[in-house]
Amino acid sequence: MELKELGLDQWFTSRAQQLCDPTHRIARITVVDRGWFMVRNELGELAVQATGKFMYTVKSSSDMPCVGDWVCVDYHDSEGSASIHALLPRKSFLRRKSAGKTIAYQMIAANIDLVFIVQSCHYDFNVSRLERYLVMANDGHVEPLIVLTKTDLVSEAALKQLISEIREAGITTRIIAVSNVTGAGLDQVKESMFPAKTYCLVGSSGVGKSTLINQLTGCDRLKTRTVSSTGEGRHTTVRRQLIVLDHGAMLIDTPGMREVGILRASEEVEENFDDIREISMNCRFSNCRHLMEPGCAVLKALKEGTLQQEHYQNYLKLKSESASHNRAHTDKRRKTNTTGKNGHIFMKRKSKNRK
Ligand SMILES: Nc1nc2c(ncn2[C@@H]2O[C@H](COP(=O)(O)OP(=O)(O)OP(=O)(O)O)[C@@H](O)[C@H]2O)c(=O)[nH]1
Ligand SMILES: [Mg+2]
Ligand SMILES: [Zn+2]
Repeated sequence: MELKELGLDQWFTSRAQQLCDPTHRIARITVVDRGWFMVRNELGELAVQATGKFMYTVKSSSDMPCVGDWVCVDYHDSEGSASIHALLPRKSFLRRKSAGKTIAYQMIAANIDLVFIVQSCHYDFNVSRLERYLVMANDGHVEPLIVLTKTDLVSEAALKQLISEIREAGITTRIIAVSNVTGAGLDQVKESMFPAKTYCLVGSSGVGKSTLINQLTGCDRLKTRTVSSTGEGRHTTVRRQLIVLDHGAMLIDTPGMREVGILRASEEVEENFDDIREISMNCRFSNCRHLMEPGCAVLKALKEGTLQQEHYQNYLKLKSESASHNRAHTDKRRKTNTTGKNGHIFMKRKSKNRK
C-alpha cells in the first residue's frame, strides 16, 4: 500500500521534510495500546515504541501519538524493530477533556476526514448529546455525519419523528438511518466513503459501531457485544483501531463514550490501565488499593519487574484524581462520612467461588 493510499498528502509531506531525519520513514499509527503502537506504511504493519528522546518532548497526553497520526519512524533494519522519533502536526482531530485540575485533552483520533456520529433509534437517542458530538467534530475541524442505527427496532413513523426532532433543534447535518440487521441504509454509508479518506465512528457503547464496521468489511473483524450478554456499562471495544476497507477507505473504531466531551478520570484509569486491573484480579482483597496491602498482586508484579514503576505511579496518580473527583460529587449529596477517617477500614476478603 502506498502512503498516499493511507491518506498522506502534500500537507503532511512538507511537514515531514522539516521534522523527520532523512533516514526516517513516514508511517501512520493504526493501533495504540498502552505504551506501544502499530504503524503502517508501504512496508506493511509493525509494532513500534516511542524513543526516550521523543517521550522527553511530550508535555501533555495530547502530544502522544494517537490512532490516525502520522509519525517519523526509524526502522532498525537489522532487528526488524522500529521506533517513533517525531509526531507530525494534525490536520484534524477528535478529542475530549480529561478530568483534573488543569485543562488537558485526550486524543481520540487524528487526521479524520469525516466522523460518523452514531446513535441508536432505540434507547440511546438524545438530541443534546448529538449536539455535543457535533461541537466535538467542529472543534477538531472534522466533517460530521449522523448515523441512526437499529431502525429495525422502531416503526417508520417513530424514525421520522426522531429525524424531525433533530431538524427542529436546528441541526442540518446529513443523517443516514441504518439497520445492521436488515441491511437498510448500509449502501448509503458505503457511498459516503472514499478511498484514501479516513473515517471515525463515535457514539455510546452498544449503539452498533463495531457491528456497522463488520457489515462494511463483510467479515467479523471486530468483536461486538453478543445479544444475550447483559454486560451493562462494559465496553465491548476497548481500543482504538484503524482498519483499511477493501475499496481503500479507512475506518477507525472507538470504544463507546459515557459522557461526550468530558473524559472522567475514572474512565481514563479504566482505559489505560487494563493490565493493572488484570493483575489485581489476583490480589487477596477485592478492595485492595495496591499500596501496602498483604497479598497484593500488583505490588508483587512491581517487585518482580513485570510491571513498570512509572506505569504504576501514573496509575496511582490518576486513581487519586478520580477519587477526589468522585468525592466532590458524593460530598455534595452526603455530608457525613460513614466509612471512617481514611474512607477505607473494611477489608473485603474475596470469596472462594469468585471468578
Ligand atoms: N436490532 C439491532 N441490533 C443491532 C444493530 N446494530 C447493532 N446491534 C446489536 O447491538 C449490540 C451492540 O453492538 P456493538 O457493535 O458491539 O456496539 P458498539 O457501538 O461497538 O459498542 P462498544 O464497542 O461497547 O462501544 C450487539 O448485540 C449488536 O448485535 C441494529 O441495527 N439492529
Ligand atoms: Mg464496539
Ligand atoms: Zn492489590
